[in-house]
Amino acid sequence: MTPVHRATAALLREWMLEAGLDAHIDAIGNVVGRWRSARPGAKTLLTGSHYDTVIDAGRYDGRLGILLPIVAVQQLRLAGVALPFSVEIIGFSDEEGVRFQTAFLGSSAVAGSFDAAHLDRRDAAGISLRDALIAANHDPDAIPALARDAAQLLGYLEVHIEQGPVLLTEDRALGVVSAINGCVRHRVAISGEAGHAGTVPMDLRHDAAAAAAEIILLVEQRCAQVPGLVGTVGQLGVPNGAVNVIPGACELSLDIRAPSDAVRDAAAADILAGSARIAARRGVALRIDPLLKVPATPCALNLQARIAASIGRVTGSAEARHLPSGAGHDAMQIAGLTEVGMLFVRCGHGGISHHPAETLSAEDVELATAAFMDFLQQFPIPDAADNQARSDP
Ligand code: HGY
Ligand code: MN
Ligand code: MN
Repeated sequence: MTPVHRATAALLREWMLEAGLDAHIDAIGNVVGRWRSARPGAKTLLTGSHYDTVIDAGRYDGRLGILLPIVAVQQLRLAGVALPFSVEIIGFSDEEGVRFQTAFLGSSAVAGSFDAAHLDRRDAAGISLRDALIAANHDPDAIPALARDAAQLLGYLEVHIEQGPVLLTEDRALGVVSAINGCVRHRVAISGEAGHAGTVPMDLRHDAAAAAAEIILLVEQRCAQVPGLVGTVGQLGVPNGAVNVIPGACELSLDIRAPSDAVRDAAAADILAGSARIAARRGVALRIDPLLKVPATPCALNLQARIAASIGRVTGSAEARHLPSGAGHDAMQIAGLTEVGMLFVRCGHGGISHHPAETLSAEDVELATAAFMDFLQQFPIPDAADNQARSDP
């Protein structure tokens, strides 16, 4: 809802209109473009991704999954293709959760799982999500009505950069996502005792930042124990810190993920228990606020098969690569509404992401666009006589 965010939404809507879509911006800031089918009673295939970013981000995380479908639909329309189902492209307004520490705001509204309590979350300047939406001429009370009717949907396909090195290492342009790792996030506030840096002896200190340092090393040590388990402290701060004052307070974020929820939750429990022991030994207090809990999300097998078949047809590769996603995606929310599938596109620069060095090649995007168009044209229609005309995956 910053001016840049709103300008981006307006531009995406313009591009959707240019591509021949009906386009509007909804009550949570999602940009929604529809290519309606002429077929009576046609259902809808959803696609899209997010247009918000992390701070100092790359250029493709999220936006590729909005722009590519817009171009694909434009090309199909120009080629005179008429699909027996509608296509809805959604630019989700907030997947990263940077401003209000609440990931998936846009996709949870579409999925009908938006938590109204998030409207009271405040940003670093103390502005609530509710006030930010109202200031942008949105009506927060209209958010529940954004939930889609699952009975009208055929599924969801998200195109996204891999944000990792697997496709690059194996020299593959495209891949099929098998599952998306689950994630838990917490904010940890440590209260110790501020004091004069020059006069308090070391054995009498209750240094909040030193306690945080031990917790960070605990996260690293515990999460290194299990392949596929990852733990990150991405935010760390001493409020109003000064060079000559012992930190009386320190805040850190916890982000713990794994392919299995049980592995993730066991690690989270060990880390929280270990943090409590560190705090007790150091005479500091902890306040732990849960921020997010998203289960590991398997991608629908039939959509995986269809994506793999499209990759095979456009790249000529005999066997598509199926791989898990360590990164979270809007598909995790949409999975509560309808079947989801994801098409991954190779990243360059070692697969780096959430960083300005994020990159991909035009050739790979060309292949991804062709695969996306093939997927749409080969997609079967439930209970329709003309399915015979469509090849199996
Ligand atoms: O955090 C993630 O995995 C995603 O980029 N939101
Ligand atoms: Mn991201
Ligand atoms: Mn993303």
